[in-house]
Amino acid sequence: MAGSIEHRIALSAESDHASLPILGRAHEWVVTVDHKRLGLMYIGGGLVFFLIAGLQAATMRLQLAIPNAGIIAPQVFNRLLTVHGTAMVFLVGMPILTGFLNYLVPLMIGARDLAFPRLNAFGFWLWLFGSLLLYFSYIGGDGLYGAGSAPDVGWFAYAPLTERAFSRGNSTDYWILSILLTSVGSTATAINLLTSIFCMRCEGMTLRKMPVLVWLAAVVSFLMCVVLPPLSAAQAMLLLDRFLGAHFFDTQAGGSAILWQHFFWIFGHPEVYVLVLPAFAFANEIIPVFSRKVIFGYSVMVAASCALAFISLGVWAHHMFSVGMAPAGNAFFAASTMLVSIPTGIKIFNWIGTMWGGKIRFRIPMMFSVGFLAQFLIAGLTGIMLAVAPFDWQLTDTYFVVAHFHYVLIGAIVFMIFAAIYYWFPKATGKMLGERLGKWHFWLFLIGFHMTFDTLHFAGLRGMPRRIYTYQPGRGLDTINLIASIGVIFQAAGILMFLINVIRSLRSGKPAGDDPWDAWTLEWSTSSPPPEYNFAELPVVRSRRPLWDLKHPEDPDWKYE
Ligand code: HEM
Ligand SMILES: [Cu+2]
Repeated sequence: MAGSIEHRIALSAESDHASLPILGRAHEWVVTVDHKRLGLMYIGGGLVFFLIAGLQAATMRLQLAIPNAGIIAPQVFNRLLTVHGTAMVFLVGMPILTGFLNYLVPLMIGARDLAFPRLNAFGFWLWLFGSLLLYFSYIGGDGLYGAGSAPDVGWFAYAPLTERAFSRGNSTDYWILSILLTSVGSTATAINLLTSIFCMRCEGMTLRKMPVLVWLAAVVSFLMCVVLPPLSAAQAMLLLDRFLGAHFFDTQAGGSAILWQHFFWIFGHPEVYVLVLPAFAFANEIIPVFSRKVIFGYSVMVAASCALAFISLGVWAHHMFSVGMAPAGNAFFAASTMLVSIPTGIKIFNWIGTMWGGKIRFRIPMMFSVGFLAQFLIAGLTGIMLAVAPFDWQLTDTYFVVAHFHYVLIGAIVFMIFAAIYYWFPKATGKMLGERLGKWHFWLFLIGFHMTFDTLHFAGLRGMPRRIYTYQPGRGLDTINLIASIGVIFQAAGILMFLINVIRSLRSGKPAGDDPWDAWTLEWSTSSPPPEYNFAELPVVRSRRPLWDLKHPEDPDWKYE
């Protein structure tokens, strides 16, 4: 294997950058088209919004800690829950995950950048300003009769609540514009990733030799290209309704409220996979390295991911069982949803198969990954329960659903985001994150997560509706809600440990070296942090684990593949 590990000479003069005055350095970040910097800006920006939207969630939990609490007004609660939900999906999940793919994909395919670096910068800035619009609504969204400020229509903004007659002022318009802009940015990123993966792989990297992460990046990008346009179309139609007298969703003028739901959920359900597939992608890289084994069932894993993406396009109306579809419709969407469990089950078996008999190292990325495995399994099981239409009729719009989707969003996705941060932080910064603080972070967050969201399943089973700002005492909900709210303190303490860890490590972290985990994919062959052009000489690979081949010339992988 030529290239890679012996060739780490930076092509750019990194030391020059460090000596620039602070404004000059800021300017460099603003005009950058480097996929690594843009990736880091996505991740950094996403983490800032994670803190803000997390504080909004904590405020809601404070209000719900005891019955009849009067800490925040009902209108304020509605705004908090709308902005929290919208932000967590579009301002936190999407940017952090695409930020990682931005950073990692070129390095993993042995390329110097993505195919369209300037399109990449364009996507990032669209995303950032779209995001700022959502929060600017708190200042600029003022409406009639005090009905303004931030949007209060919920993250799925059902019609006809969003029509002019019911949603006065401009708050809903901020919500629409914010989603339009961030989705256009994401589509640009998806096209960029797809092109890069298909056209810019280094010599020797056939499709079958790509790291699984890169495969999943391709699948996710495909999915984004397919499902974001219906969302944008729906937003455009809503704007027409609100400003130009159209009646797409205006039920009083013959429009259809259900139409909005179809448009929204044909995006909304696959969106779950847009978020969870990158989390799977991280697990596919981290679990093998910390089990010291190759991934079990590479081809099956890739096939299952493709199957998952396709099936996810045909299940959207399981969010609509209660609108009164024909029985055949209910049956179809119940059945297609159950089908999801087959590829998902295959994946879980394969991850366990990878760990089976391996020499497992329980470092922080692996701890988060194991947490992810268990929690994702539970989230999948409650999902299957909700796929049974009559069960869903009973529990839709209750806290059971809130608990189910937070199990996916936090238990699987946020856990894997943390795993990925601990795993790739040394590559991006050249410094290790502390192991001890990492353990505190993991355990506090894990305990807090389970206190909050395990309990809320039972609140739902006991009939607590979602999107309410308070509840009556003596209905079996008091203790559950108190425990759920105390859990948030643990989660917040965990996040605090994480922040301290990051700051400490940036100041005085242990130097990481190029390859701290003894890993096998190309990003670990270049320096930490990588030079501006990634590789002084483009690598040539012969197997899925080029660094294994390099370190073990006596028994290289390419002999077996
Ligand atoms: C950090 C701990 C978190 C807590 C304590 C929390 C709490 C809450 C609460 C209280 C609600 C309102 C439920 C209702 O009234 O129906 C909510 C809704 C929601 N949350 Fe979270 N959340 C957290 C993290 C997240 C994360 C990480 C995501 C996504 C990545 C997320 C996505 C959502 C969504 C999509 C909604 C629905 C909003 C709506 O009904 O319109 N949450 N959350
Ligand atoms: Cu769904």
